[in-house]
Amino acid sequence: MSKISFAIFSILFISFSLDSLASQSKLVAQASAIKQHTNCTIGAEVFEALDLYEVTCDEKGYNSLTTSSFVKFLKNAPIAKRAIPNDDRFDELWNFVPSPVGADVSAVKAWDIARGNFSGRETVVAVIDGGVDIEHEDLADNIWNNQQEIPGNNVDDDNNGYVDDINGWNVYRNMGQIEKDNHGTHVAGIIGAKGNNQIGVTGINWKTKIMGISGASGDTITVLKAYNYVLKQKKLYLESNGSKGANIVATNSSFGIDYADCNSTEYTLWNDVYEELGKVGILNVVATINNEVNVDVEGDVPSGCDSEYVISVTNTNIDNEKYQFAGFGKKSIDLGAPGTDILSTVPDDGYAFMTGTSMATPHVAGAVAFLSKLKNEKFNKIQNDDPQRSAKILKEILLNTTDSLSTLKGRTSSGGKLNLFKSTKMLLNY
Ligand SMILES: [Ca+2]
Ligand SMILES: [Ca+2]
Ligand SMILES: [Ca+2]
Repeated sequence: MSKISFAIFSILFISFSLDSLASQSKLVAQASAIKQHTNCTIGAEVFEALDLYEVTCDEKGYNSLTTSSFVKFLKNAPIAKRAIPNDDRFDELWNFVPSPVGADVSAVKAWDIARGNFSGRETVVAVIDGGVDIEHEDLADNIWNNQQEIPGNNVDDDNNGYVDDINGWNVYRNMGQIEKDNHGTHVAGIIGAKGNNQIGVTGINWKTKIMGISGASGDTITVLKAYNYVLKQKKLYLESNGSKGANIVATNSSFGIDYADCNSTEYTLWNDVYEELGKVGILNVVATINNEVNVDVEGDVPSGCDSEYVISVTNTNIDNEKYQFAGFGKKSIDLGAPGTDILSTVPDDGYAFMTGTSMATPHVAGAVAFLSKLKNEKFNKIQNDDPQRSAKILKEILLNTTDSLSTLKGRTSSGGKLNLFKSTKMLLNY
């Protein structure tokens, strides 16, 4: 079977099984779209009002389709709309579009089974970076907003110690207004660019809340101040039963100090901070070094930090292999995620491709938020009663559901790459 034919089968199959139309061994699609875009043969009628027919394709039938035209074709077919978001540039997101070699994170299948299975709780990811363009057309709706704070009045209305902290905090300038940073805006889009709004891209979450913190640094004091804001907002949320603060479930830290030792006196505080964040149910997803080195030996902060509330991520590519210039380490690095040529948001309504462990990490931080939103009575009770335990469970699920990759085996603690579908399934069945 050609590569493109594999993709057609896998996507239509998902949509089909969702609708429980008939035996799963057959392909069902909208006949008009099939006629227009492929040479496949239309068979027996399945549901006329929706133009659904059984379809038989041989290789000749659709191998003229490029991946991009194939995705466009699926977008226009009502039955496929369920699985594929309508964002303008979705077909360029190899990290999400079902891949013939399994390079994507199985997001489409996860979005499918998560439908109707969300608990309704708001989850927040704190993006500790240079800053985020909070006005970007594809991010604005998914930016966290401090409801208790009146903007621009130079008063700390919610009395949390931060004046005018509307969307997060700017540690560099000790103010509420966050920097419009290129790198941080790209990271934010991977976590939660608005999905299915017909514009731009989509994040691993179609809908989420992103808190922007300008505080990425190699300087321990700056970094501690950034995490301090996160911890205080989460504590406030827990103490006020959700009426104040923010339900932060993950921090994303796509920065650090190459070749540094987290156990040396200079950096042990980082690990202590992660332990404190874990106590209130926050997982800290961090990027490892952008170089082909063993972090267990060479060191990296924070990806080499021991705290069990740290998830360290390395970079995989469209061939479903570890990107060459990305760190590894059986003890220190937990899993891989796509980080090579990733399209996401950049300031002033822009979009750009970037490469690095910085792009891999937000897939995993976004996955933590995605899983945290799912409806499962048993798990939701743990989230309420014991957030620390729920964080441990989430990490365990993420690391136990990876796709095993030969380039990550023995070089990461899980031996594999993020699979959002498998982790979603495991959480729903927890
Ligand atoms: Ca405040
Ligand atoms: Ca204010
Ligand atoms: Ca979008």
